[in-house]
Amino acid sequence: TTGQAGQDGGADGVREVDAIVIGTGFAGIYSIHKLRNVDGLSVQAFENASDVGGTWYWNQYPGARSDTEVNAYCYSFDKDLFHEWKWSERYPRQQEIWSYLKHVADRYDLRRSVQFDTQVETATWDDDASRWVVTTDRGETWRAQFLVEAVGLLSATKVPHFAGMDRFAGEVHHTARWPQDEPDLSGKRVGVIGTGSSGVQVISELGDKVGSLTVFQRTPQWVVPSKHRPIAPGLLERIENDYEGYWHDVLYSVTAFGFEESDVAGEEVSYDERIRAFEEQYERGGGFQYMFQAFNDVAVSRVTNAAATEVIARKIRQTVKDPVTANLLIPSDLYAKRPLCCDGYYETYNRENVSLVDVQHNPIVEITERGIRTEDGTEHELDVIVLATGFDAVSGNQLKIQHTGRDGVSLHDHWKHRPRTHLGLMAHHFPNLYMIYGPMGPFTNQPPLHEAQVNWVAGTIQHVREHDLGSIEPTADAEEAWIAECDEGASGTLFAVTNSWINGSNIPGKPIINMFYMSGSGAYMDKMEEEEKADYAENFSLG
Ligand code: N01
Repeated sequence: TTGQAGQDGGADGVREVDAIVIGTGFAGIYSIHKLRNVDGLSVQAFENASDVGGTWYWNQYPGARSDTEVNAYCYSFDKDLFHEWKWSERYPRQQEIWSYLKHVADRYDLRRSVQFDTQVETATWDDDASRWVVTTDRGETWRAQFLVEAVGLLSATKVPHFAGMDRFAGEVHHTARWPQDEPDLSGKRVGVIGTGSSGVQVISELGDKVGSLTVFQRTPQWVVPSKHRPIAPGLLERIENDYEGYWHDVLYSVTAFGFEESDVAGEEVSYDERIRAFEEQYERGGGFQYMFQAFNDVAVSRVTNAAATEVIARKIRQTVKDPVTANLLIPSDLYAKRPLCCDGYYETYNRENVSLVDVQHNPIVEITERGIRTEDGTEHELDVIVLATGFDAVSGNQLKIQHTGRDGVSLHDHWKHRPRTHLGLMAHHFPNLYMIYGPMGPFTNQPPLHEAQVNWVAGTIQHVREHDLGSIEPTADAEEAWIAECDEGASGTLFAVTNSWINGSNIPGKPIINMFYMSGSGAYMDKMEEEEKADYAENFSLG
């Protein structure tokens, strides 16, 4: 073991605090703030970026903005903060959200707890001392009783391997590692690989800003407009007038997106009504609204789902002038990936300088010095390649840290067949390790649930300390039961049968399996509360 060490480092150079936080995105920032206010815990946070922000630090690609309305994409823990910060837009741009997160870090004096430019490499549980021993890429060792990982659901980038990648003479940028000093793309020949949320945003933004834009599309996705507009007048004031009520309603809804969800099943109305409702929803804009505000069964009913896609397909045909391009842009799969919204996406393909290459039927065979060669022999000459190729999602970033838990069990082994947790927060064999929005967690809008989870974590830490315990760890049975419950909740959904990062199918070799609790935010809140009410006696070992 590592011996006694004070905050400033003991004889062996090991430093000790009460809690270590990894990551300073939305969840990490709040974790630092909350834990520092639990019995004045000493907290040390590590961040591999040079500043706070997480997702909103890394994703500085052109066009990056939230597609969640800002009234539910912010913190709720301090009404004064909510009142003070003036959002300019309904779907704020990356720069504005990043400024907000930096403001929060400063407002609550959180930076003094953060060491930036530091990657946590290993985390090893010392069972005798009930401490996590954490090492970093700077050669430091830290110890803490509690380890809170807020490392991001969509953070470990997926960079596909293409033959000849090193040969390319131009620039290559992944959207989620976009350079801080913005590359000048004006007049350049830009190729974008990938047409998910990131690709669709970057494509829509760049169309009129670059010399030429070539989109390499493997699988099209359904896109509805965001119908971006200013925040509805008076909305934020109305929320402030019933602040607790509003946030309670957000958390106890299904999706936690802060809008009214439909309670009407599309299957129970006529075909015409279904189509009319989706037409109207399309005009109002918003991807999550399109999925959850017209009807409550888009994600479970093939009938309702088909109406949702029929309307979008018609819009694509109406918008895109070239029928061949329009056909290529129409997905053949269900509306059951994470829904996308973006203004002007399909219109972009009407521009003279924009072309679409179907790499599903004409795959990329290699990257050359001058560009991208497809199977038909064409060499698409480019100055810049943008990889909008997504993430090793949900479990990917967690697994980048080498965890060794109780009895020497590694997280890699524990999650070999699938990620396993209880409540999406804690894993058997890994006492006092908390994963904010970890695998098998709620499938919802994130910021409100981050806060709820961190509050729950703080409650367990208080419990451990008040009862003079060393640790809290979910039992094997609790983990098993939770996974079964998650799987049951997901089994009826169309997400389960549609390929995307949601079930791991975007990463070759990764188990294709449910990784979420899909029964809704409110039901999830109830689950956390049940554990708290039971004093964690039922599903946890307290040691
Ligand atoms: O990643 P994705 P993303 N050759 O995995 C293609 C959140 N987000 O970064 O489907 C060719 O969705 C891949 O094709 P295919 C949001 O939750 C939110 O766009 O594998 N193509 C696909 O088209 C979102 O769901 C916001 O056939 C390859 C694309 O790359 C999540 O992040 C903005 C390929 C990857 O799409 C992920 O979105 C951005 C290959 N070898 C992100 N490999 C907002 O809030 C991959 N692709 C707005």
